[in-house]
Amino acid sequence: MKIDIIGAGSLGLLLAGKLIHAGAEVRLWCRSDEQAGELSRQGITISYEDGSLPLHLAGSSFRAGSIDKFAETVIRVPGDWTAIMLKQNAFHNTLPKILAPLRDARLYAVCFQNGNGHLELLQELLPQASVWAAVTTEAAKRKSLTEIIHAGTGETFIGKRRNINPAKGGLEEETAAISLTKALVAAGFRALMSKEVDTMIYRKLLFNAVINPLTAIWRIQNGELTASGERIQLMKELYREAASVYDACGIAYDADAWEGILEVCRATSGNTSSMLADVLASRATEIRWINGSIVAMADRAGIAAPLHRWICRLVEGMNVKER
Ligand code: KPL
Repeated sequence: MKIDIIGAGSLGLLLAGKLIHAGAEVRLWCRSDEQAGELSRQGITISYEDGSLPLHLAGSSFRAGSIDKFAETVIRVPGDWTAIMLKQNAFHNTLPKILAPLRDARLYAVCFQNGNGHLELLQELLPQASVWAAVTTEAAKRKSLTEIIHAGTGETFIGKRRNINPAKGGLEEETAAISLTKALVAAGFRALMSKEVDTMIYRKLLFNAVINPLTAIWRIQNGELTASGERIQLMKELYREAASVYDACGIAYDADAWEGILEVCRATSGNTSSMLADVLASRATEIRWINGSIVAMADRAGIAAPLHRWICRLVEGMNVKER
């Protein structure tokens, strides 16, 4: 399988490294020339917290290039799949320009972002593309431009959202998605295709809307959220407000979603949430596409979501790059 990976953050490097190790042909598209150069020289190193031997992929075993060269390369030599691993902010800021020459291309693209809104944008930018969503609970931390720690193994579900190019479908798309899923499994991921990806996206959104902003504001790891009754109380209030927005919008969520959130905090207790990682690195966060997306749903349903609105403002106020 020939796979283009756009974005070489922690999850991008994890995906690239494991796929290369399993024999896939990977082209990794980076936002900085500095990172592309370092990856070509040093390769990718994946280490593990349990002391297992690190995995090293030499720079000669894949191609790393600047994201600006993605379109011209893909036009000349198409790949089978493009995995978009950029965080929401970079997704919205860089892809419209980068993908403009590919407007008529029939790419297969899979998006790994948290939150909402990016799949619709991608379909608008690439009307002929087959756009798929991936919901993953894999966790990785970046140590440098070329090294990551695989902090937690999870599951990755691949599926089509109901509102995204519904007119397409058919055997060809299904076959391509099966090949992608098989390539991920061969690379060591627990990957599955799912017809319930909409439900999973909203389930993850609920988790992220409670865990991410609070860990970012308090600068704590996921497990520390449940260390005090006061913190749990605030989490619960955020959860209840989001659940009432889901109710108003007719979005289904599990009856045990609250227990699910506490379970994620336990299962990922030593993790730095992606939003805290962004805040610590002074990067723009995904708040607009996580809690902001709950506020947008509330607005559309004509109900109030003051806590989520307020938490957006708090997180945005922590970092001038948000604006
Ligand atoms: O998805 C996550 C994130 O950090 O974005 C959670 C589930 C909170 C795990 O860290």
